[in-house]
Amino acid sequence: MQKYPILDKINTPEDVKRLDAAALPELCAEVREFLIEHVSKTGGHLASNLGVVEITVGAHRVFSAPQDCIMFDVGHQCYVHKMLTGRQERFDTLRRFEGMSGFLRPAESPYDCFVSGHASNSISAALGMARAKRLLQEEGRVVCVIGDGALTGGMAYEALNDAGQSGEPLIIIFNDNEMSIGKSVGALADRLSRIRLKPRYFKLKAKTKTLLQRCPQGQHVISGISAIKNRLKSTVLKETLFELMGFRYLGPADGNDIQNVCTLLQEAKNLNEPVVIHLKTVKGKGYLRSEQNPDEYHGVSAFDVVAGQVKSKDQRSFSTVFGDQLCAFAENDPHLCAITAAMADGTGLSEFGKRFPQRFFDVGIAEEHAVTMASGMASRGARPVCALYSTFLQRGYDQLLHDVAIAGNHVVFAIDRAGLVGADGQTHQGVFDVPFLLTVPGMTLYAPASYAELESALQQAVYHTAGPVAVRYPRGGEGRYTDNTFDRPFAVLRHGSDVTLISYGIMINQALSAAEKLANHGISARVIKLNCLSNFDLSTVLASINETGRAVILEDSIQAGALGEKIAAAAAQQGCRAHIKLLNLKNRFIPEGTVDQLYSAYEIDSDAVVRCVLEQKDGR
Ligand SMILES: Cc1ncc(C[n+]2csc(CCOP(=O)(O)OP(=O)(O)O)c2C)c(N)n1
Repeated sequence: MQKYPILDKINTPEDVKRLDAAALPELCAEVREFLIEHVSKTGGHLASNLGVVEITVGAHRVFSAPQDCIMFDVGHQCYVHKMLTGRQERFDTLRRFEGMSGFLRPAESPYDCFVSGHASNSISAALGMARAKRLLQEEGRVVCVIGDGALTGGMAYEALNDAGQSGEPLIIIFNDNEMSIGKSVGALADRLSRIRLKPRYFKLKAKTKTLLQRCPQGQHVISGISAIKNRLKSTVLKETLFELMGFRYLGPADGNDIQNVCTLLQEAKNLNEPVVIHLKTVKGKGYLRSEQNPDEYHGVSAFDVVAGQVKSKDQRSFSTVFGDQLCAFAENDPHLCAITAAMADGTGLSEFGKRFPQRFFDVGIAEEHAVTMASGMASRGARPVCALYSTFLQRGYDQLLHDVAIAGNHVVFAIDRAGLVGADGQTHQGVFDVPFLLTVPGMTLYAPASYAELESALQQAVYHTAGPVAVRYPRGGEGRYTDNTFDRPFAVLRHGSDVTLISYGIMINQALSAAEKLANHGISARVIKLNCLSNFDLSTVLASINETGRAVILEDSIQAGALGEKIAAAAAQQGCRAHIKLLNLKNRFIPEGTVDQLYSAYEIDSDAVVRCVLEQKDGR
């Protein structure tokens, strides 16, 4: 017997259109089974995808991709879209090295109309596509799916403000499951829950429908009722935010009912104006464990479907060490505050939030706001620690420059997931922070390599550094290096006379392994570990490079503006004649894979260092 009798026959969205409407619920059930079967093997964003099955099937039934563009905000919920657009066979490679991306990636398929990964960009992108289509007289509509979590991001409001008055026939599907990764936060989430709970509106709606059905011409009236319904709704609910911004608003309605979804999408398609369809869905639907714990099943590693996900609670990581240290500070320091942008759990701050709720601020997916808000706090004497993933801090670069650095406010940035992060791929690798932070005047940047060093770095940053300061540390746990040399800006970890290996943070483990391997080749390598990457006197490091005559600078960063270039420039300026090689990620985007696979493929692992030194020795 075929496991997925309907889904197996779906190779393109045209196949979804050809199905009998009565077969759609069964297709949705098969899609859910397929998701659970595959994501439990590869890991990935399970709960979000289980929630959008009907929305995605409906979108591909009513619209005609790729001529119609279907955009997913964040894109972590695009797996169903990938299944319906000819990529079912690639699911075994989901988020793997040289495999299928877990986000929309235009290079992967013509059905992926725009890059996704970072939240809240979908409405802007969709509006841009709609405008371009009109200008170029190209056929096709633009639809975007955005969750209530992504709708906490400021860019979404900038786009709504523009799109609402644009007149473009853009369709926004608002996927409202009341969840970001954790519970959605903020005034909008609060307001929406009141809309959902407004019993007077729903009672009135039901009564009107029953009354009309009893009238002889009632059915006609019901078909044309949309306008009246919207007016009725507005009177009772006041106008929704979307209506105030110029959108036609349809809903709220059950987004896990496929017929419902198709009807509303068709209605929106018939309208020639900006429309928001408000659909309520259940995150994690179809797998009880994820329905009950959607936050735990938002992003999962491989797991056993029957037993569920087993999370070892005590596993230490740089994030948990950070969270513990911050709680320890907060116990004795009433001015200390923690800020997260929708990543309380990921950054290790959940416990802080429970223990110090008055001093814990989850601002939603709003990194720009987080940075400036932290600076506002610092300007009035509070001690804010703003914990963001490296890749998401990219959003706050101008806020860092303009709102923090010019005034020299003492904001501490805890930069989690710095360096390569693995399976999330090119949109999430934390490989730009060193270059962009080093461009900020007055910024101090620390790079601890062990748990003990992270604690010392935080102590240094929170209590002994003025102005803006960042501490960068990687995803996961420490490596072979577990010492603490944080009482100095840099430390010589190993003495040697033939070559100097310079690195920082987690990459120091690769440098130390390389030094051992080089010893087997008869090469004596000195290893220098940098603790502070900014504002320090490079002359001692340059003197060491001069002594050995050769150096390799190893970084998990793109090259432009990173430390290697800085040291090489300083060496040139000071007339240092040593031969310096830079080993880093060059200037390119790094796709998904395990971190070790990527170190090796992009040549920043210990073997690459050895090869580099041997080539240097041969004069290459
Ligand atoms: C700029 C940015 N910050 C943080 C994240 C991390 N992140 C990924 S998904 C997500 C929650 C999204 O919630 P929602 O849009 O409601 O989608 P759901 O998973 O609930 O369907 C967050 C915070 C991100 N992708 N981009």
